[in-house]
Amino acid sequence: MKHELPKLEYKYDALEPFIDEKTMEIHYSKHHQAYADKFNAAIEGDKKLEKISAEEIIKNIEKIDENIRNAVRNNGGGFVNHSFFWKILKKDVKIHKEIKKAIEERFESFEKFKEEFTNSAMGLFGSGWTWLVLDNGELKIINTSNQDSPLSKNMIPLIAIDLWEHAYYLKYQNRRKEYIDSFFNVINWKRVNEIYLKSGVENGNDK
Ligand code: MN3
Repeated sequence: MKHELPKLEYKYDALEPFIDEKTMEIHYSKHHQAYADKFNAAIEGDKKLEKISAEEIIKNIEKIDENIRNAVRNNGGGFVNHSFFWKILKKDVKIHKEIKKAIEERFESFEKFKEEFTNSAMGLFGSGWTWLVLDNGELKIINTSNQDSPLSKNMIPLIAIDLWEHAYYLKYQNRRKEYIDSFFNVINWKRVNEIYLKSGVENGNDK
């Protein structure tokens, strides 16, 4: 199976002014495409890997042949992480009930959650991502380096912010904090809530 970019569910300018059109265009059509191309090249000819989904491959990264493991980790990770990222972005979506309650229970308040998420994202050194994940049914904020994915640690991603400079430099330059603040205006809480409800059941946490 050749892995192809998921179709964007919105136009490049849909997240303006928080994420600008040019960044979206380059990020999706160039960066994400490059991860997909290199991922496909890395697994080409491997009859077993060619049959399974990119997510399954990244979940089992430690079982991948050493010769291609790094290429798959970086490019397959980049492919999967960006596919997830686009899905959880949308403007003007209010936070939904179940995920709101879970966040408030875990972090005391939404404001505290936002602060902790922002601190984590500000503290990431180099390139990588900050995530809200479910880890054995528990909400956690984690950072990953480069294109490492929480899937490889058996965690379920709920929210992700891309902190590679290509994700924000055109508009925000070195002002990462502004980019993170803006990100909170484009979280697709409807989608996040759906993933949370579905994952909660899978994770044995169906309250
Ligand atoms: Mn990126």
